[in-house]
Amino acid sequence: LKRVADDVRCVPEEKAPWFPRQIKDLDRCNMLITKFDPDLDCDHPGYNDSEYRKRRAAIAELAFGYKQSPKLRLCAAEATRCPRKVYQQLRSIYPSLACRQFLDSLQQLEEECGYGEDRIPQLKDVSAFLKEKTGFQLRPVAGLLSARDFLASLAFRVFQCTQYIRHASSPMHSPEPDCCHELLGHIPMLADKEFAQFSQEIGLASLGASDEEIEKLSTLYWFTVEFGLCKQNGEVKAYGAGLLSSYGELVYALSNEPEYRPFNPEETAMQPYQDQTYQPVYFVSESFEDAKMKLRKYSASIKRPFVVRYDPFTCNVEVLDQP
Ligand code: TIH
Ligand code: FE2
Repeated sequence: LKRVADDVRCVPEEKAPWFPRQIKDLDRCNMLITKFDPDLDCDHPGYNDSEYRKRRAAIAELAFGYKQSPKLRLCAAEATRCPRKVYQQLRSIYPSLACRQFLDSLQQLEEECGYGEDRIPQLKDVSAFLKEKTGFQLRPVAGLLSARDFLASLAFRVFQCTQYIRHASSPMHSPEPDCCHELLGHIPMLADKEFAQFSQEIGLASLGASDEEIEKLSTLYWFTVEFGLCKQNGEVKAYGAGLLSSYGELVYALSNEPEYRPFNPEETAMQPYQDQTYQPVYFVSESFEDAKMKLRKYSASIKRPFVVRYDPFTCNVEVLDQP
């Protein structure tokens, strides 16, 4: 393998889209999708609530102003308005429906990080917890990011985390990510070593990939990290964050009502999905190990004119010529 010079411009524009090489380059990965914006989408439950929209705008400003720098501190998640119900209801069904890794992490988060019914933990505490467990860290984001920017962050073990909360009128399901989804769905899973590795590998596979490949990788992300099911001791359990943060969909996903198919990246990547309501089909992995190996094989088949390698000491991505 021949090393290519460090300069970002060395990946010629026509060969591959620009992608971040260093954690601080994530300051340029801030392309938002405006689809669920409470100011623009008249179906959003908060559309007619001007107080809610004002709070969202203020929280968005904080995220836009964030720069990757150890001196800046993450701001607190909106601490007061969390429907306590979200936590209580979900907590009661986790033991029977969530995977083992999730339950282990959640217990630790309750013991060490202020998880519980009565308050929303501080993102900076949660970020420090994750950093210790798996090297993942949180970065605040104002809303739904483009798939390319979101996946690129995962390559650096950075998780882009919303801070606003779902509208109080729909505690059991939200069509957009919010801090309940991040804190209850994603964080416990990202504290698991194997799952963290799986997430980073999707991110690394996305760097400089074509739009078409990005679409497939985000579909894979959708049916695994967001809505994945896996077998454990002969039973099917949930590990997808979109399920673990929605009481309604978690119960539905394991009710035998929807369709179940085995996870197989080539097929799963082509499955159309919708993000308005519950999924009609879920993909079941044999185990995390199995999902990771299959994803690795899939990623290796993506054609790129270079290979990327993550250096865990510098936290940079190195770009190497294709051998
Ligand atoms: N539907 C999830 C919830 O209610 O918590 C949130 C989302 C998951 C994936 C996209 S939006
Ligand atoms: Fe999510």
